[in-house]
Amino acid sequence: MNAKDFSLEGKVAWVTGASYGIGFGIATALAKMGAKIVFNDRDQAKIDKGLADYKAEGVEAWGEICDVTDEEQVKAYVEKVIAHYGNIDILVNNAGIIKRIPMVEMDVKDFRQVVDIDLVGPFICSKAVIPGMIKQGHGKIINICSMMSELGRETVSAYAAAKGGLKMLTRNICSEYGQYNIQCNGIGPGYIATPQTAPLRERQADGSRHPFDQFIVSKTPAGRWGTPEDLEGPAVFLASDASNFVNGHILYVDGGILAYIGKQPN
Ligand code: NAP
Ligand code: GCO
Repeated sequence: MNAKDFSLEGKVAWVTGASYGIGFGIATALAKMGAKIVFNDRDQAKIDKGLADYKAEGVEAWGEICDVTDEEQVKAYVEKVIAHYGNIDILVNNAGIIKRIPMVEMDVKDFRQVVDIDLVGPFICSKAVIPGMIKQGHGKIINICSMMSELGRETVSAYAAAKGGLKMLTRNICSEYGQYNIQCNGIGPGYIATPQTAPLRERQADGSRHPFDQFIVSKTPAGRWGTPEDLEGPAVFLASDASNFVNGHILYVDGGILAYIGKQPN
């Protein structure tokens, strides 16, 4: 093995929902290793801001509107990328939402929307890129799973169901397409400071830290929230030739929280 095994020179990477947050961090990391970046979002204003932010990071990215739950939009997006760049070597299924509602109070349309974006979206996007990966003889798919691929908690039933399903979709893509030199793995971030978790970190009226913020920090051996930067190295590894014999694996990047039962209360 040598450093070039981690190079992404000449590769085209599609990171879904990457105008900001974890997707933006991962896309920037892949670009630093030489990949050309394409991304999508549902909102032109966010794409425009994302393009400006990528440029500020020295990343030349291409972005267009595409809702990952709309198979026709995804097919058209992939056709445009392939027409423009010739192929898609790496797909990072990052786009995702969460709705924190007690299950029995959750409207079925809310449950369906979370599953549609977090699980059906990665199915649609993977289905769209795999034929091209088979044709070119290689491909990398990285599904952004979650601790909730393994654990539940109050109010996140739809999200946990979707992310648990995404773990098994990862393993099934590995099983069905590993023979074509396609590696499909997951990254399971712990608690990461992004807009998605901002409500869990909000300062209280008296200026104290959110109880959930304090809970997570106490449950994480690293003693802190993660940042999108913490996911960059793992993403480069799973996107590169250095991981060609890693398949169907969920790499948890969580500061150790999944391994830790927690400190005895005083
Ligand atoms: P975020 O800040 O809310 O960003 C989510 C991104 O997905 C946004 O760009 C959003 O675009 C996009 N998106 C949502 N629905 C979409 C759709 N239908 N089509 C296209 N794009 C769509 O979330 P994040 O914290 O970066 O999370 C990114 C991924 O990591 C998600 O899959 C999340 O479940 C997962 N994750 C997050 C954490 C964490 O602690 N933050 C931990 C584990 C896993 P819009 O602006 O248009 O909504
Ligand atoms: C929540 C959080 C988590 C994180 C992440 C943890 O409400 O519990 O949003 O779900 O987003 O998925 O891995």
